[in-house]
Amino acid sequence: MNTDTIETVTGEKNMLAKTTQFKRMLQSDKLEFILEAHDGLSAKIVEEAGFKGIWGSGLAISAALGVRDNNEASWTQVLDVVEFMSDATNIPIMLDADTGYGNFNNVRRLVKKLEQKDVAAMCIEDKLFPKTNSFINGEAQELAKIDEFCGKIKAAKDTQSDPDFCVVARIEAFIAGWGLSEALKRAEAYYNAGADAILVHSKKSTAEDIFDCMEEGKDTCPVVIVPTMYYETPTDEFEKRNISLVIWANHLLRSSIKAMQETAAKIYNEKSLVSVEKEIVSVKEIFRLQNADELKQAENIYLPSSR
Ligand code: SPV
Ligand code: MG
Repeated sequence: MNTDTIETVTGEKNMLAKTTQFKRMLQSDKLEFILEAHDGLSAKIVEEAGFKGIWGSGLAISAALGVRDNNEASWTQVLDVVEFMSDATNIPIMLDADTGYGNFNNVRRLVKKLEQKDVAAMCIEDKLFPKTNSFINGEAQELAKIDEFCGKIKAAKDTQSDPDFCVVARIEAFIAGWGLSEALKRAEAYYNAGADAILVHSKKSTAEDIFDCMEEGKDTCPVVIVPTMYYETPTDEFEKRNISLVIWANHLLRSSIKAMQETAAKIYNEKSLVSVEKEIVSVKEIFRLQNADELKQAENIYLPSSR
């Protein structure tokens, strides 16, 4: 479990606000990592594994809801999911808020609601609503106009009431087939508009787009990356280039799909639970993750005993 604490004058230990935890992670000199989750349970698993933060992946949340990553789930449905994730954990969540689900005005309302639900950060990308996942026909995807997207960033920063809430601006220039100069132009504009960090996305199997940006960008602001496609790049290469945050973007969803497919097929074929029982967690483990013991203790305090 994450134990970022501050000591008060009375010596009490208080957990840092999730926003502050996230901002410190973004701004630290160390390379940091967050992992995807898509519901309350997977969020808790990310936290228990030791991660300092959670990526509320649009791809994973939509897939877990049984819909496509094309804004088929409404923004309030996504908000409901991220609220369960936030309630289940003590580490910060960055929500993948796609394009902000509309224009600057939708972004303002989104920021207000995310802060109410104790979500520490959001990432918005410079595409058009409804978005399409970056790995589906990226070249056909239209980018937002730079000044319009800057307006969204400014609107978000002007709306947040907690100064540590973070807005990460995601550049889709490489995804949409534009080059380094377009990516750099956008990075500079978004940072000047108030973004706390820039996420540079790439669909290449090597990290060359990212490393070109790091070379030319000259350390002006924290950079966030998503190495889904260039997963073979050694992590110390990211460290060497001063990248701030790595998002492992979809790996709990993908591993759970494989596990569920295998279990479903086995039970279907064998018409028996015998061989799967030893391969899956116990029912007790579900109760532990749900913190069932706490309810037992609370009942002892609050529930009149009839016996
Ligand atoms: C997500 O996890 O939803 C992302 C990352 O946005 S990607 O799928 O690579 O676009
Ligand atoms: Mg996404």
